[in-house]
Order: sequence, then C-alpha cells, then structure tokens
Amino acid sequence: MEYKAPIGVKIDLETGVILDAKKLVRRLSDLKGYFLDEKAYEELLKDDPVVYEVYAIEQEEKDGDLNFATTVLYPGKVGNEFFFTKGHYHSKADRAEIYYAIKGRGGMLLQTPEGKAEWIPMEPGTVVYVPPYWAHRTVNTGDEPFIFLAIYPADAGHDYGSIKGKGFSKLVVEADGDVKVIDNPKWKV
Ligand code: S6P
Ligand code: ZN
Repeated sequence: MEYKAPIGVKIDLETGVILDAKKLVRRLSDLKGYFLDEKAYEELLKDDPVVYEVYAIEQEEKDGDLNFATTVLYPGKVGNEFFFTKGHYHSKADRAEIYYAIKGRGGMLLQTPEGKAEWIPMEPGTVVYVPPYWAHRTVNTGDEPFIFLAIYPADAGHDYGSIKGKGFSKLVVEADGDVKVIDNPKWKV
C-alpha cells in the first residue's frame, strides 16, 4: 500500500491566501451574462475588476478523498446586485460540501434543480452545510473582502452550465441601504 503524505498548510486569515495552492482569478469579464443589469455590467467592464480569487489544494478526482479551497470575494455591485461567485452544482450532484466563513460579510444562495432557493447569511465563524443536489453561490454583502474556506469531495467536480444558462431564482441586492433577497425577474424553470 502506497500512502499519500499528509498536508498541513496555513490560511492567512487577513488575506485568505494559502501559499503553494493553485490560484484562480475570476474577473468581471468571466461573468458575462450572470448579472441582471446588463448596462451596469458593460459600464463596469471598462475596468474589468477582479470579482474573486480561489486558492485550492486539490487531489485526484477519487471517491473518498477531499479538496479544500479559500475564496476571496471582493466587495462591489453590478447595478444594485452584489458581487457573487458563478455558482454551480457538483458534477456528481449528490456530493455535499462544507463552508466556513473567515472574514467579511456575505451569505450563500442555495437552490434545488426545481428552483427552490434558500439564503443563509454568513459572518466570521458561520459554518454552512451544502447538502447533496443543491447548487451554491456565495455573495459579498459587505464593504470588505468576504473570505471563506470550502471543503468538498475530490470527485465532486463543478457543473456550471445550468446556473450560467438560467441563474438562480433569487437575487441578492441592496435596497434602501439594506440587503434584500428578491425574486429574479428573468428566472424560468
Ligand atoms: C468548490 C467550492 C468553492 C468554489 C469557489 C468559487 O466546490 O464550492 O471553492 O469553487 O467559491 O465559486 P465557483 O462557483 O466559481 O466555483
Ligand atoms: Zn461546490
């Protein structure tokens, strides 16, 4: 039996950075078609800001193994809609996941394939259990980077397609200085 070597790494709790992790950067231009207000999107695209960065320690896609990653989701809005991650189902849809919020303020939108949505607010210390079959997207509702850790099965994979095409049935927006979760006018089952 060949045993894999254990890993111990440190998350910088101020920046979310994990040294030696694989870094992924998502700019606004990577999120074309995701936000409701297309005019505000085109306007902001001139600067093409970084919306989020992911620092991932990933294993081969094998049953029983685990990956983990931090995400640094920057503050910002497109129109009145807060910056968010793309959101995905897992390719192996029955794979669950755990999130742990480290810094900043935000929340998670979750959704079943039938379009039933849930909003879970997150602040440092919040743990979110993402059950099997639920799509998940995080949203930064604050004015500083929202940083969290995700731990997920190594064989979960990412299915971005259906969220990219249809979005979530709810939007998280700023209204009168408050965070509001509203129906997505463009949502269709
Ligand atoms: C992976 C986990 C997170 C996200 C990351 C970026 O299963 O849920 O590490 O990948 O927050 O979000 P997204 O939707 O672009 O993958
Ligand atoms: Zn996931």
